[in-house]
Amino acid sequence: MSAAGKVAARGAFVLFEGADRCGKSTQAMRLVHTLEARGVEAELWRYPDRATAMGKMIDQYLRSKSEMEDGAIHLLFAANRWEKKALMERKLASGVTLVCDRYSYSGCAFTAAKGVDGLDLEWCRAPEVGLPRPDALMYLELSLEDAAKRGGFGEERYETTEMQRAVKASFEAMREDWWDVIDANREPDVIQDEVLRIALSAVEKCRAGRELKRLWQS
Ligand code: DGP
Repeated sequence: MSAAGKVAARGAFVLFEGADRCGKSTQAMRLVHTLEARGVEAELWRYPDRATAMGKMIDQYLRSKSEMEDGAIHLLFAANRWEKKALMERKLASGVTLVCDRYSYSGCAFTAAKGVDGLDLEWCRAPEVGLPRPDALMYLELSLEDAAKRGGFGEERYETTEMQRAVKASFEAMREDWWDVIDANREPDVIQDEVLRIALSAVEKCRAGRELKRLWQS
């Protein structure tokens, strides 16, 4: 905030969430290109970030090359977001719009979906509290049948229909009224138009000066 009490212009934090194979990565990538073509400085981010030391442990776990307690892997996913928090804030403050493929909501949805005693949504949220809250959250909704038909389903640990059903139920339980729910059963170009409209609205608001909120803090 400036001395005059006005919130400074910044980049927008635009997030895509959803179960596996719902088209998030494609839409996130397309959005970055479209924003850049319109002169909006934008970067594609994704979680987990498998490039860091913690990310490499997560990658091993997801590819079933290692095992870990459910609580421990949950905290590692969260730590993988915390280790990039300062960079994320710097980028946003410098005017860069961050288009992010998954974040804390996936973190909670996937762990809660395991149904492990004690690891309910409330427990899952705790290590995420205080991270930057997205300015727009697009939740891509796709039927389980269509998701299973898409390429690559079944390669990683969580890619079973049973797990994905539970993940969708967790997302439903977490859904807040400011989310944009996108019907992902449509043609990618149609989805892209809707996504761009939502993202540009967030970019405009943040340019005009919008405070960066924190996750699950009122
Ligand atoms: P992706 O790289 O987007 O395909 O994600 C890899 C898998 O990890 C996918 O099945 C979703 C899951 N995942 C992503 N973030 C988290 C998280 O924070 N916690 C847990 N438990 N799973 C996650």
